[in-house]
Amino acid sequence: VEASIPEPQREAWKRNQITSFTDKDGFEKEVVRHVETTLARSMFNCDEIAAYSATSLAFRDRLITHWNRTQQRQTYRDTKRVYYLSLEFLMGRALDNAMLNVGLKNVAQDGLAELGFRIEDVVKQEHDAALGNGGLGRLAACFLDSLATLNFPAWGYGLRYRYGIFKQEIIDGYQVEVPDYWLDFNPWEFPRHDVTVDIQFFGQVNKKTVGGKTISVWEAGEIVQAVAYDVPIPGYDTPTTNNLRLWSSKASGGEFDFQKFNSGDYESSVADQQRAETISAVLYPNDNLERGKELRLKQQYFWVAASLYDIVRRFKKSRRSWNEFPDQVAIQLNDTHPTLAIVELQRILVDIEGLEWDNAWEIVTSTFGYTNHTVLPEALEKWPVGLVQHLLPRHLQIIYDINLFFLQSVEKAFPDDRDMLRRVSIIEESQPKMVRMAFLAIVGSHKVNGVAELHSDLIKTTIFKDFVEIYGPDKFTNVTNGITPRRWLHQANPRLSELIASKCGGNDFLKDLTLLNQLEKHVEDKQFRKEWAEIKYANKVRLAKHIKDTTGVVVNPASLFDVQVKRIHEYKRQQLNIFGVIHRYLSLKAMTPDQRKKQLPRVSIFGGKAAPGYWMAKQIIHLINSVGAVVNKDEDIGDLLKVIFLEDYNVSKAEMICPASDISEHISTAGTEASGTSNMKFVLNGGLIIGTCDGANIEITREIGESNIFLFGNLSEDVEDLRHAHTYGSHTIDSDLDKVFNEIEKGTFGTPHDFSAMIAAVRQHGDYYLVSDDFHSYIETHQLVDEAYRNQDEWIAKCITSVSRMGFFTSDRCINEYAEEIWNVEPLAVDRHSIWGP
Ligand code: CBF
Repeated sequence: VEASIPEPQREAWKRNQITSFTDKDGFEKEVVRHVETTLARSMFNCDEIAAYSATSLAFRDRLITHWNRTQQRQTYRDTKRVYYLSLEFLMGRALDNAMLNVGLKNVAQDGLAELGFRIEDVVKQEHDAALGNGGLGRLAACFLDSLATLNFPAWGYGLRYRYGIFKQEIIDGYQVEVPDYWLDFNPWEFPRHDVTVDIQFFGQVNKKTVGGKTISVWEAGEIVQAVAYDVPIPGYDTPTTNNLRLWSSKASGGEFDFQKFNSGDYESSVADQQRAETISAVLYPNDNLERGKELRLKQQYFWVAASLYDIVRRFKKSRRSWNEFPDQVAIQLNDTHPTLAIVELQRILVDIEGLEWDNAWEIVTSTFGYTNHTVLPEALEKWPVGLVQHLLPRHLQIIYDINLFFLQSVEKAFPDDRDMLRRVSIIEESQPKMVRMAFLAIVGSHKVNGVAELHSDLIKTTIFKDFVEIYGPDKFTNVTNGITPRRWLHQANPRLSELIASKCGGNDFLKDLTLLNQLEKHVEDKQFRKEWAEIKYANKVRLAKHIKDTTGVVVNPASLFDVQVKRIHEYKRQQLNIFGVIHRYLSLKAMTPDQRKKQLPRVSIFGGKAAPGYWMAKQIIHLINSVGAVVNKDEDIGDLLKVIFLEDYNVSKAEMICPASDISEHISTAGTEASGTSNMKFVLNGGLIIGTCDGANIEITREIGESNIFLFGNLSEDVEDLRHAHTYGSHTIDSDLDKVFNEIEKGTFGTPHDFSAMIAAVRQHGDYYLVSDDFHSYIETHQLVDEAYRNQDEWIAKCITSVSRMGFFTSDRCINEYAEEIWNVEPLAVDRHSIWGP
């Protein structure tokens, strides 16, 4: 371990080692010290934001020492590390998580109370770190939590976007996007101005002879500097604190061109600086959609090149031979976004380190694993060859060589199948030619995994079928997604977590979620059910208050809360949900007052962002709000139906919404949702779900039992035939759905023209998402939900049983599977007594 202080002087350092606070008094001292010194406020001048800042700084100090020691320990032991490369980390808020993981939330709560603050108000001051779009980015965040909790030596690498996912405002029922500048005050990051990497773009490749060997040299072009910002990731109930390194872009060689500035050319003097800073300025706000923009490719290369430089630099310190690289380094590609890392490592090994191609390629393929998160064609990344050539000329050459050697091997193995070469080529011979990133990721990795059983089967039988033939089935595997119970139960639903702990022998279930199975023996316990129901009700009251505060609509917490919160996408079928809501509304309207009295009150709650360029998704939001505007003020209906669209759905809102749902909707067209993870969050928080046989819904059903979930709709194996029939046969629309369409067209919910494309997608354009095919079974299943909810005792029993069987869906299980099957990496035991200990 590098240490600059000579042995004789270390005694003084040891004597003065930092001791972190462990009790209320120590915590208060730290808060007061930070308010007065770090924040430079005079005594007693402290508002909630200052209290948040000082509390965060107090906890941050604590984390730093653990973090330093974790890094030292990992360096000292020199074991294999995992590097998780993700363009998105949807972290949410950090303070609450840090307090709980460190185990000192009670101390902070009491201390803050004495200093005059409520901890809930202080926690709310934090801006969400929203560096992601949805499931993929949140999965990365859950994985970081599990990696640290399980003591794996692991780093996350991402981009430090100045603007995360936009803030959503709803104005006159429409989504309006507002920039999310989240970095005003961010105590959780450490700029490492000494950790910088120069990243090259453009230029040309020249052949040179060095020592009798001809090598390719990538020259000239533009240089942008990557600066590291580190974020500590505390594990739960362990001193292990891992690192998330986010790169920020900066002009290389100074702030701006002083010569141009002096000569009066003010604008162009800052142009380079601005161009460089643009690279990490903003997160692309598309979920499951790739658009092929040059800046996005620049972001990808900037990030993987900086990360690989860092990884290689760390490896080289150990002075091992290159062949040991895969024994020391496992790199996981979170989707195809970091696929250029494969090419970059090959470039480093061949062009810079002078290894032979085959030797280098062996090292590369043993190092990488690739996770696929979607089968949707519009989400599969392809880059125009011309663009790659222009931006990264040497990389394109390497891609061509990788492809050549790959196709040669395919030709050898399948000499009679010429078409196979065309189908699997990394270069698509289209106009223009494209680089198929998923194929490059498969060829350059030793393992490829999907994220739920159905999804992993689908990739093997559809988009990657040929590759299974080429490599054999063992290269492909499944790791069903999971969520961290620390954030998604303990933090989001503290009362339920406490109740569960009281029945499961304490908090150990938070580290071994299978211990939840102890709940099942208490299902019949009346007092337990009562407490369970009270907690759910309290969570609904809290959400009802939020709804009132943000929308002005008063909802009755005794109603059935029916929630669909996720990105707005046609395949996720919020349109099916809102058509179902209209059907319910029409049915209620057609009833006599006496009949209505027998109906169950319901609140339909929606939330989620549409990609700014996704017009149809925005129309869906508009329809939901338009229906709400009519239904919510209809006096015939009153509490029987309310329709709410929650603005700006994000991680911290999810923490409030998940514990408050009775039923949540996971209703994608079968075969389209790779996994889904909010389904897991809702069940873990004691809500039931209505869903299609898609993604992880299938495994959730297997675990919790068919009688505890409301499944409906066509199966994935039927989808292709149905689509074919829509296009080539006659396509009759479900009669109830037709009535819904007629009502929209009558203008009941505003200008019909606004929604005509949504209707035409079903009636005239082949109903690609099978809305009509599934409508009847969707409506019938909702009737079953109503009936089931009337029997509250049984409903609660179903919820408790479901929670007790959710042990499988922890992200700790995922990480252990990745570690064993893909990374071949061991956790690093924490020796609490050694100097490398806590
Ligand atoms: O695997 C995590 C999640 O990734 C997505 O969000 C993605 O962006 N491809 C999928 O859509 C989800 O199904 C999946 O749970």
